[in-house]
Amino acid sequence: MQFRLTRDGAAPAAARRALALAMAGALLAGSASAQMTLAGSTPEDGATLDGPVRTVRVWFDTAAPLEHSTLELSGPGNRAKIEGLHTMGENDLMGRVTGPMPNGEWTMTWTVVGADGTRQTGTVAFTVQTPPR
Ligand SMILES: [Cu+2]
Repeated sequence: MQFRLTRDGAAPAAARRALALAMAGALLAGSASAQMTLAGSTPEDGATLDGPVRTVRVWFDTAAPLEHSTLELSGPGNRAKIEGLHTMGENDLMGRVTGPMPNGEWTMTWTVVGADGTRQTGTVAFTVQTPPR
């Protein structure tokens, strides 16, 4: 009984401390996500490929929250789509590419939304140059 009273009495202060810590954590996470930078991509920015890609992937300096994040392709004909967006648990976003990717200049656009709602976007440009057969 005494233990219970002590716990109950201590709970609010502990809860307040936990909440303060959680809020500080959220602020830290927020500032981290606000500075999230692209660490790499497949295809690489500026690459020239000898054929279409089947998967695409982007890496960041911190974990990329999947929620509200997008990865999109635009290029000749605009029929290639990125499906099944997921993460491999390496601060990355990955997706499968479906549809034709004719020769030409392609742009992959990534968007990530951090825990604090900060939206960041960027592009990776590459060229598809399937040799004639
Ligand atoms: Cu994957």
